[in-house]
Amino acid sequence: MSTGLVPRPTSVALGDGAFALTDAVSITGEAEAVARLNARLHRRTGLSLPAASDAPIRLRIDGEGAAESYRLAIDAHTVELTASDPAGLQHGVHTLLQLVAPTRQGWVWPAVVIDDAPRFAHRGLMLDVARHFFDVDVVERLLERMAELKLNVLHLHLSDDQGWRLALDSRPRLAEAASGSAALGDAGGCYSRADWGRILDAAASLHITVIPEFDVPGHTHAVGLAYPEVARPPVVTTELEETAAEFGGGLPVAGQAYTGFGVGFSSLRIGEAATSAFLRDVFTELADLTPGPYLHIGGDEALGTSRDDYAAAIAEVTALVASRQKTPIAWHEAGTAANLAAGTIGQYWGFVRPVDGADEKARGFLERGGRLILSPADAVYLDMKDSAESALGLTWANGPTPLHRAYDWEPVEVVSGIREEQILGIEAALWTETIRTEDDIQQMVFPRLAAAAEVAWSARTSRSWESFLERLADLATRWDADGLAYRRIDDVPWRRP
Ligand code: TNX
Repeated sequence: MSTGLVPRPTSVALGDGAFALTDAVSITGEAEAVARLNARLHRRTGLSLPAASDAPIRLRIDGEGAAESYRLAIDAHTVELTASDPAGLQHGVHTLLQLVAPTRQGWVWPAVVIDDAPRFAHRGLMLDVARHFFDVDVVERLLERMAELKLNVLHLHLSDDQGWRLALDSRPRLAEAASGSAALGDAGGCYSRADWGRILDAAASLHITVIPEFDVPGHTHAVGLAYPEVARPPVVTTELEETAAEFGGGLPVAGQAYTGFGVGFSSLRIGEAATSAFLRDVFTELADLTPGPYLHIGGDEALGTSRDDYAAAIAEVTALVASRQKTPIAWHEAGTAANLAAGTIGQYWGFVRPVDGADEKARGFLERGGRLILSPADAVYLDMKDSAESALGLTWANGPTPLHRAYDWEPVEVVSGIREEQILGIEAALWTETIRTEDDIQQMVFPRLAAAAEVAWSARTSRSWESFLERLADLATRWDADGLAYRRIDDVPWRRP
């Protein structure tokens, strides 16, 4: 019997027989986990398990073992889930939900003993809500899917040339004047304080950390619509003209909304008092609005910023973030900045086999006591087409990224010389230049996010492509039941036509 678990647990030992689920079977244990299991189980099976203190299904935290770990022991008479902490208990609940199977006698859990813990502490997805804006409901539904795959970080890219997406009291004109536009001329949008609170609450209830990003000093054209005194005029290069010729959207004009796909043309005016005040306001307020330990400051593709200004900006903003008791994260280019704050986390977005010194830049973080989040673009940039025929997506990261490429890479082999413990974790990324709807998100994210989740969670030795495809096919039967618009690509032995 296939246990159909994605990501694959550390160890799975199948026993004999199964535990039969009926409405008469009771449950006990941690209230949050019991409620989650009951709600999801009900949706799937129609069953509701009553509470009873001597119940055969027991969910508890014993404080033992690695962070986020759990042990699940099922036989014909009992279901015992024991976890080190609340996050581990939730992971165990999701394992239970993936395990439940229909038989002729009704719903059962197979007899099994599972020991499980994550390989990496940080297992995330980045969603770009700047190129296209997605409202809170879409984000909440995505968070649910992430939790099922045992992901625990949602990184929101909240600002870019096309729009600013978080309302700030300190800088009200960002919401008023910089948020109305989006790529392809679509409508923009902006999260209010209340919206932001809903996202944080939904994430917290799923043990997911939200990492907000304001991208500076480049990717800041929209800021100029609200506070023109802090923005430089766009730098138009031949590359930008080529992008405009290929994808449309025209060339950027200072003070006008930008709807194209170009990058690297905008910059804040670094070293000026007005800009420092702006940076202080937005990152201070962001720190106050963020319960988690990290703030992402961007730092990528700042081609419109001089080298000196770039280094100064990275030093200024990472110091600012650190002074608010948050750990800064920056895209890997910032590893070159001389006065990068110690301990800054780098996010590597080069290729699985680095080119153009991307790995060298990433090593700059390690030299200053930081660690890396790995987002190799030709493996886990989910905005890359999954096949040449895909209408959605881009191809700059070594052409299309089929499922196999999202799965078949090894984190310690990307940046040579790195030690396992210097890798904070893995993040898949969905940039949204071409992604306009929730349906588009689902098609690009699934099933490739399941591959990224397994790379992030499962031990190197327990991963196998053939096994993954089988388990993914099982998982997808649950996606079918929920109406998820995942891509039914050819490689996978999907369970129904
Ligand atoms: C590169 S990766 C970017 C984004 C684009 C993306 C499109 C990175 C740090 N920057 O600005 O949206 O490519 O794939």
